[in-house]
Amino acid sequence: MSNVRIIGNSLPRMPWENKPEGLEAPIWRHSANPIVPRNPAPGIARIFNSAVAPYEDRFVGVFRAETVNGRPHLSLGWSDDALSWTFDERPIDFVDEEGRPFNPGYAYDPRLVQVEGVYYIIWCTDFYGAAIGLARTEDFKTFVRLENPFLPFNRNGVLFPRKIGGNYVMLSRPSDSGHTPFGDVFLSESPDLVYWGKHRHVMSKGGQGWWQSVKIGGGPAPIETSEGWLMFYHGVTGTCNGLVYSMSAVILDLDEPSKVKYRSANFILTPEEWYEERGFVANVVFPCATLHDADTGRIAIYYGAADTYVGVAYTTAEEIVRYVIETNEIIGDDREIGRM
Ligand code: BMA
Repeated sequence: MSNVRIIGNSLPRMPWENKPEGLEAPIWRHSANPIVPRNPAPGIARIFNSAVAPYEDRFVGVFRAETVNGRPHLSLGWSDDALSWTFDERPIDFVDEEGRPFNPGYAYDPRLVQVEGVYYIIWCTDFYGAAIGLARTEDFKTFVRLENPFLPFNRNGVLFPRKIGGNYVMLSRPSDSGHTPFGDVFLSESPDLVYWGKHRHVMSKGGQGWWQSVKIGGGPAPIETSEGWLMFYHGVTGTCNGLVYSMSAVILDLDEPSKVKYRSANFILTPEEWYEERGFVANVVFPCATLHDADTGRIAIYYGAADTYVGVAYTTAEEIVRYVIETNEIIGDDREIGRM
């Protein structure tokens, strides 16, 4: 395997720390985690499971903000260094394509993806139960909410950062409307972000390891690399003490992303630090975004910790892709196109 390259933009101002001496794991935590503490803004008790992106000469984020009444909304945040954030106290105000108010009853687990110069927010919304919401913005001032792409129940909508074969592509994890005890990742295509079809199965829960035995869900938008689409995702196991959320990585075929090329049999990050083990929901790491630099291959992963905090972890495309290939375990028919 030649050197792994990220196919994308330069981002030399992204946050970065070198790998600590002697660490075996392929990813390492930011030394000043968590980067967002409890009660980060008036009226907001907790911020976690959130998405960030470079925008003009700053960074912007769409944050899952749990207000002091316990209901989740999406709030914008701004930062010069992508580590220290200031948050809008008011939730994002969505309008429909005619400019009429179109705000979700609740909104959580946002992803933020730029496709052809337009930013898209994808989140878990209230559509007679948990479903996927979709909105676009070009200026982070006006947010136009589009039709909900899929029927309920569904979560973990992840848009690819470019069209594939002429279509937009979105991953999702069909589920129930509660604390879903099952779930695989699927993919759907659309020519216009309105009509979705060509549904495919992408990857299964399970395998030899137990960390992803209950369900899995897509994470940050996939990163295009010379080896395929690199995607971080979460895997869940059940214990006497409730569910435990860990993180790992998969490499999907560039042209046919419903085919898994490699996926690690192991988690790459599991709750170990106090801010991951202790909080509103203990033992959760939940990745929703990355910043990455095509020149150096550096990747910063933004993840929610214990449904209470935001953490950052670092790796490089070279290090994580090599690890995934070395620890590869294909589960079920994941290598197939996923059309039964
Ligand atoms: C999932 C989602 C996530 C959350 C996780 C653990 O079902 O709702 O937002 O982090 O549960 O509570």
